[in-house]
Amino acid sequence: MIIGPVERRLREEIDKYGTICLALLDFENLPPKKAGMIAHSAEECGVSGILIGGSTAADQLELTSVIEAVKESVKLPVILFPGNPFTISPKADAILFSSLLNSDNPYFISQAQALGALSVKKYGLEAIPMGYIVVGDGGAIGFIGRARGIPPSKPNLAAMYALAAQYMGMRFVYLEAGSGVTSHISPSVISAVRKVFNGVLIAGGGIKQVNEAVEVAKAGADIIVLGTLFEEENFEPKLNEIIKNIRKCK
Ligand code: 1GP
Repeated sequence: MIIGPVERRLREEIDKYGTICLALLDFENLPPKKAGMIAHSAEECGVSGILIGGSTAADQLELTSVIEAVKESVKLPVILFPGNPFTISPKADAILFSSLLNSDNPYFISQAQALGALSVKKYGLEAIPMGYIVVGDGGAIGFIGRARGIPPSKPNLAAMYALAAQYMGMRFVYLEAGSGVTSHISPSVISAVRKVFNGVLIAGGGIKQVNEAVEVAKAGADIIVLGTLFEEENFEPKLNEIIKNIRKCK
């Protein structure tokens, strides 16, 4: 198994803290300077890395200027979380090389990946193989990715997809409820996946409160992704509380 430095670092942090947090910056309409400031504050609060992505974003120049500003402001790894093959930038450290496993459209399962693969190689990006699974309607990514969302009341379906991801060699699985949705991934779905999946388990979408993050961590998530929180002016106190409380609760 070839594990690159970014993945190694994330795994070390997970070993140390139990559950860690990644900040997701949606680079669409985010001025680079502001992105740098947010990333800096998030680093001070204890996030373990910065994800940069956006399900409807497609401007590579905008993406690269945001990454440059973030890299000037933090020492954390900057990881691409692309919604399409246009948003791959040589300036990032790694990429969540994702297949949207429960899409109805093969484009999002393997074709977009084929279109992006040579750029990932050319740019020397560390590729982290990840199964991406949408639960519920999935908000914007559910719509764009033509996901057949896992019914939240059927945790076993999520477990089946996660185990399939593992058998296909994916070391990460991301359970996605959708950015800004009203209900996050339920603990029953996370724990069903946790029981069968041996890799790094990410959960994100709709996590806004400390108790919600703790619930997700206790159910077995290794990484919690927060995105919408960073649109709030004064996100630091809540982020501090979340990070403090998700540690060591597995
Ligand atoms: C979206 O899971 C992430 O891909 C983050 O979701 O914006 O709801 O925090 P939020």
